[in-house]
Amino acid sequence: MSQKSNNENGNGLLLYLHNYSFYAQKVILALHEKRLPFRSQTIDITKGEQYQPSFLEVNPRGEVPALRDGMKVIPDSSRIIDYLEDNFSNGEHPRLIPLDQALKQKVNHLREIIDRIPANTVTMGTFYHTEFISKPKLPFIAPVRAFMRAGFEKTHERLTKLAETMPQYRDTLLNKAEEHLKTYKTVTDKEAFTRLLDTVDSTLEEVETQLKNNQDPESWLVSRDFTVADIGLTTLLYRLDVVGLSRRFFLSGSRPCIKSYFERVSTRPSYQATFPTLFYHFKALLGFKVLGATTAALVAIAGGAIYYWKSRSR
Ligand SMILES: N[C@@H](CCC(=O)N[C@@H](CS)C(=O)NCC(=O)O)C(=O)O
Repeated sequence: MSQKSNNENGNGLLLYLHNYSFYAQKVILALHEKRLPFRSQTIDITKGEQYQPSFLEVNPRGEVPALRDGMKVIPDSSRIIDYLEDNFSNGEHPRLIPLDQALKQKVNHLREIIDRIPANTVTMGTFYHTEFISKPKLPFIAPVRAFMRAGFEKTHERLTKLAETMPQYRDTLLNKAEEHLKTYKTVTDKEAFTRLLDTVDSTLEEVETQLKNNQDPESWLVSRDFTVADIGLTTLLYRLDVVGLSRRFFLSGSRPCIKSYFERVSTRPSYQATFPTLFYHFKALLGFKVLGATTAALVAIAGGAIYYWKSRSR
C-alpha cells in the first residue's frame, strides 16, 4: 500500500472525540501507538453536540470518533484505524497489522472477535442490571449511571424528532433510531443481557488461551509488537474494569493471563496518555450540571478524609 498523506502538506490530523467514548478511546490509543501527533475537538455527546448541524456535516450519524485529514473525513473507529495503518506505517510510525501473512491472519481473527463485542451495549446494560457488577470506577458512579440511563430512555424519541426537523439526515437518523430499539431490548431484558455477557465470556476465553500459549513473556496478544488486536483488547479490558465487570471476567483469578496482561498494558505510555486521569474525571464531572453538586460533595468528603487522616498521624 502506498504511503500518501495530506499530512505531508502540513494539514495535520484532527480527531473529533469525547474522552469517555469507547470508540474514540480505541482511536486515541492507536494514534499514540503509531506515534502520530493529532489535534482534537471535543464533541460533548452528554450535551447533544453530536446532533448540531455543524457536526452532522462531519458525520451524519452524529457519532464520535471522526477523523479529519485535510479535506478527507473518516468516520467509524475501525475505518479510522485502517486509514491510519494504510497511510502512516513506516519506521517512524509503527505498523499495527503485521506484514507476515500467518501473523496477520491471527491478528485479524482476534481483532474481529474482540471488536464484535458491542462495548456500549455492555456498558449500558450494567446501568440496568447492577447485580452483575462490583466496584465500578469513575466515571461510572451511580449518579452518572442514572444520568446516562435517563438520556438513553429518550434516545428513540429524540432521534425521530431530529429526523423530522433535518430532512437531509432523515434516513440516517431513522435507521439509527431503529438500531436503538434493538439495543434497548438487549440492554433492558435481563435474559438478553445475560446472553451478551456470555459472548464476552467466550471471547475472553479464546483470548486467555491465546495468551497462555504465548511462550515469550514479552509478547503482547500475538507478538512482541503491539497490534490492532491489542488496541481492541486493551480498550475493552479498560471498559470492563471501569463499569465494574473486571472481577467477573478476569480479576478474580479465573483468567490469570488476561489479569497480568491488563496490569502490564496499563503501564504502557500510550495507555496512560489515552485513558482519563482522576483529575480529568473530577473536572469533567463538575462540568455536568446535574452532577456538579455531587462532585463538589465528593471532593469535600475526600478532602475532609485526607485532613482527618493527616491530623491523626501527626
Ligand atoms: N461504529 C462506530 C460507533 C461510534 C459510537 O457509537 N460512538 C458513540 C460514543 S462511544 C457516540 O458518538 N454516541 C453518540 C450518539 O450516538 O448519539 C465506531 O466504531 O466509531
